[in-house]
Amino acid sequence: MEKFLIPALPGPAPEKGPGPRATEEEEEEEGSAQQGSPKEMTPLPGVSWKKIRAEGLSCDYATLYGKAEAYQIFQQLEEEVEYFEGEFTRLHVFRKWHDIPRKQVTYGDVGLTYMYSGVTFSPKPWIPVLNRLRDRVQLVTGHTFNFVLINRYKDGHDHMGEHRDDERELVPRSPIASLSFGARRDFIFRHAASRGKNPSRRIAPVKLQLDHGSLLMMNFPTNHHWYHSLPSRKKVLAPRINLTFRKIRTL
Ligand SMILES: O=C(O)CCC(=O)C(=O)O
Ligand SMILES: [Mn+2]
Repeated sequence: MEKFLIPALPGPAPEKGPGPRATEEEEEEEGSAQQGSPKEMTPLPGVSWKKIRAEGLSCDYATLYGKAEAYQIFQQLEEEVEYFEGEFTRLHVFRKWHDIPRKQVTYGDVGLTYMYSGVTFSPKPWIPVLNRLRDRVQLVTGHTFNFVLINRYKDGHDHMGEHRDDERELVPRSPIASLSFGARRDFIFRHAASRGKNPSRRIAPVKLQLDHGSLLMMNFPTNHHWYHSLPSRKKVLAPRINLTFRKIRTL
């Protein structure tokens, strides 16, 4: 996330939950994508998790909604989500203002605050469709979330640059739950040590496709070691909406 959030105050202890959060051993584990064992994953019937693992990367991926239901949700999001306008659609990077290459908005618990370009903001209050999605994500993961960033990509020209979601104001070790609707898009993880012209290590990127109705759990310590991006794909003509549910520190 492009510096949306800056903490005001220290928060509670790291979260532990029964959901698909990786165990301590798994966090150290290396390897590639494999099918998750039901014992380690959420016990909710009907959700089949795929584990995605690499050095310092722990993600879980599942199809949460069938095509028809996902389409209804997409339509409802189109009707009810109100995206930022005006100054919120621009980013200040290296002394220049840039239009964000997508639409964005934040919703969350009443009383939460976050900083953007040095100014304190409150997310918009939850609306019923977002409550429903958050509750479902909480149910299948066993984690709670108090904030969501929504990104709308009108087509494959819209994208998100490489970044880590490692802001200090997130509850330590809490996962980020990324729910996608609409066009399937490529999603790429790159290890921090493998970036730039002279990388100190050669670690292969991890490439995923985020499908309509899917949930990607980015577990600790993924966002510490790996950057991720949603590259532009000129051949993609359809829109996509992504919701990243997060847990922000509170008083
Ligand atoms: O649209 C996506 O899948 C990426 C979203 C993301 O990385 C973010 O909101 O921080
Ligand atoms: Mn992100």
